[in-house]
Amino acid sequence: MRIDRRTAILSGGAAALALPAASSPMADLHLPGGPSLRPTVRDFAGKRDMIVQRVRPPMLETPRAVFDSGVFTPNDRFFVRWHWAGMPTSIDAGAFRLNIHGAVKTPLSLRLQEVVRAGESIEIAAVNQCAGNGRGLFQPRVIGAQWANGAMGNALWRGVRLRDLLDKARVTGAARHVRFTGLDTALIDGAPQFRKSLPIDKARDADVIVAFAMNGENLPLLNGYPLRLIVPGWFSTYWVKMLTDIEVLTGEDDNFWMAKAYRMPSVPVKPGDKDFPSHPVAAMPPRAFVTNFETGDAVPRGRSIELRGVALGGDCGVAKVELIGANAPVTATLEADHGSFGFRRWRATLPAGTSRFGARCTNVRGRTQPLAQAWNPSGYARDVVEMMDLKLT
Ligand SMILES: Nc1nc2c(c(=O)[nH]1)N[C@H]1C(S)=C(S)[C@@H](COP(=O)(O)O)O[C@H]1N2
Ligand SMILES: [Mo]
Repeated sequence: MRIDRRTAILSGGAAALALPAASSPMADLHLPGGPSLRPTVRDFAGKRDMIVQRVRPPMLETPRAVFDSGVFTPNDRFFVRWHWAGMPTSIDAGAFRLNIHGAVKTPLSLRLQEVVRAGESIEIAAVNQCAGNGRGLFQPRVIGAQWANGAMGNALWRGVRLRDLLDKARVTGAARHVRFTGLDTALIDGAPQFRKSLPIDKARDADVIVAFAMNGENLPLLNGYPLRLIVPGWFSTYWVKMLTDIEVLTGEDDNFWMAKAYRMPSVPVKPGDKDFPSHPVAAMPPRAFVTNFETGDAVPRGRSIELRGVALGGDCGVAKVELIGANAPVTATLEADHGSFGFRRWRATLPAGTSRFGARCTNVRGRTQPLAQAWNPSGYARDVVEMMDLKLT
């Protein structure tokens, strides 16, 4: 893989701010109680046919049908999420540096080519899923990006191990956490720069990579060109894009995005609860989705239905996918295994006359999707079996 040394620019400059045309079709996200319709956009700086959740900073959702087209999500259909609008719309690859500093013996400022050559080049299939994927489906509803289940995607990520870079910088024995920062900044005075940290042991995990390619191409700018962190099995809040700064910390990271945001209640909570103990959202739970039908689709009453879908085991592989709510539990056939952290495609036959059903994933550690969603005020880590209703005609 040769990284493109030319300057990467969001195609068409102003396209980054283009509003959906009035004529663009609307997508129904089936959010309970609405508002459920979103505009779609045909062209958006290297993307096509995406659901527009927000224009600036961009939040684009992948339509469900894309997950039916193959196990890997094409780069131009891959979801996009940025927290702050101060994201560069062009990057000069020649001038770019990745700095590694803090509790290290040899602080480094590496050129792109030096990063690419810093260790063995490895490729790993992994699902990038926003912690808020499916947030819009929570009941009671919660504030935040009202995603349906298209804030996820599966890609082949190529890069070098983070630990090879850390070794190059000679991390000291005092290291406890490693903090990652991208090139994006907040436009609002005093707003906290987006930064995320991993415990040092997780940072040294053989699967954690600094990626420079996605599905065999340079990372799209909106997905983090030229470098991004990949933490297979963990929610994508840690997958820092346009990664330019790695700081080795001797203690806990108390920055806003670790200490205040992206935290899960450590005890059961209900709406209105405050001051409950919490911990950072991290590993993903198992999930399964039907990809060739949407809820509300009409199907012939007297015939069985061939279903296709994708599943993820979360932070380990998929052991089983089954249909529940069908006349009898139906076990799905799993397709090719691309590794523990990617999508696993599946297919199953839904018995004739079934109108309400869901697909349930169990991972290789025996964790199974629940039938009721544990509620949390930020709408993180949705993992309930997604029930679907078909109209029998
Ligand atoms: N630099 C930077 N990296 C970031 C973010 C961000 O706002 N800035 N958002 C994170 C979150 S919350 C998500 S869901 C993913 C989205 O990745 P994608 O846009 O490639 O799909 O990027 C992560 N990495
Ligand atoms: Mo996210």
